[in-house]
Amino acid sequence: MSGINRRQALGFSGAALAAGVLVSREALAQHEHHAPAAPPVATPAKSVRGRVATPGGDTLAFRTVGGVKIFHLVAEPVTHSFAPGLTGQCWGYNGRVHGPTIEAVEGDRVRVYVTNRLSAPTTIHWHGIILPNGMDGVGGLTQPTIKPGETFVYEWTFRQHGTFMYHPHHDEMTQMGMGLMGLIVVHPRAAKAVDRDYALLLSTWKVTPGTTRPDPNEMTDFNVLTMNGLCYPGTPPLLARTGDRVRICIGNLSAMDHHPIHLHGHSFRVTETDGGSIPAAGQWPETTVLVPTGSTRTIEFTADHPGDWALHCHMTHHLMNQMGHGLPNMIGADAERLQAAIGKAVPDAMVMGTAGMGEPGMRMEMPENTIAMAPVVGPHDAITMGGMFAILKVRDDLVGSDDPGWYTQPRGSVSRLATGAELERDGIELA
Ligand SMILES: [Cu+2]
Repeated sequence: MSGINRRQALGFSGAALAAGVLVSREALAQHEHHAPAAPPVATPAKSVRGRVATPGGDTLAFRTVGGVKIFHLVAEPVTHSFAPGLTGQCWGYNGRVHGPTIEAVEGDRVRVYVTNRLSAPTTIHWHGIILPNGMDGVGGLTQPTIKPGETFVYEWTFRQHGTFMYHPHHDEMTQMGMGLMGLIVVHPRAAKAVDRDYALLLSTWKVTPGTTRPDPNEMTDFNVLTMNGLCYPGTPPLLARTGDRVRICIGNLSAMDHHPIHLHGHSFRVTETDGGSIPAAGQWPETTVLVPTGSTRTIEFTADHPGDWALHCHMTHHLMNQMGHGLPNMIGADAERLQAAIGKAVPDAMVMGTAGMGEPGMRMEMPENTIAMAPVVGPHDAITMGGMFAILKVRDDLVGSDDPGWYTQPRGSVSRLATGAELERDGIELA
């Protein structure tokens, strides 16, 4: 590749070549030898009645001392896997990104110790919780910051139930951009029974392809969009048996983005915000719930349709992993002419992307530690989704908490190629 650095040719520098998405034939051939990406293998979401599951995450353990529930959060650097192939040097709590979910019951007295093992001062704000002002965790305003090596103690009584969040309130842009955040789920005293109780925390990251350190200074161009710190295909499925009552608590602590979360195949009601429960008369049916940053929404529905149902943010750029962003527009370009022109400068380069990101065989040569934009081969074809995407798997015969695999649609119920007889019968004329 005389004269042109390979990375520049592939467009990652954003500078050299305006020509677009190129892939080396050699690299493509190597990729083709790999088996198609396996369906995501992740820890299945365990769902116990009355206990919330944080798919891909964890719940914070506690002990009880003198009737008070004692929790301990440790803020520290964490090496985190967003999805197979993408690891970040992040900040998290208790070895996790994001921090484990704090679960309690309305009326509980809690004491939370916070140890700072970061290189910077921090605090924790208990977002949405009604508590004494001095426990609110706003650095400088309601308390001194927790210096590196120090352990602070917070204490309050939960006087409300619902879904809340925790995050630093000191240099939020940096510390939340590095991953410091978690969920708080407080159950009502007389818990309404649901069969499946899930909690998701939405967040956005900038991880430049080929690097491992999230860039908290990014303001607009987020390229890793996550649910519980994971992007598809790293997101585990949410499971339900047909007829199960399902609750999904969704929090959003993204730096700059709101997320309209859309569920396929079902209609749900929004039953709670972080401000409290919504009376039945004030709820309305929806298929998409907008979760603004800094808020939570809880949805409830009956999983009454078996299948593999997408659950995802409806902002299309939030369904792409790193490599889907910031590429030149190749749609409609004459691939052959472009190939001839570019081939002179970069002999082993191959033009791709003229039919979009879902073009068959669309693979790019990528730097180390980078995930493709649409890496999964599903049961029927490639799944061109990444980012803030998970699958609700509803099955008649679901047993335990193991991923049941892909859904097999009943015979004759899958969209397919139309036959000539059908076209003729229904008067469809093809020019
Ligand atoms: Cu979104």
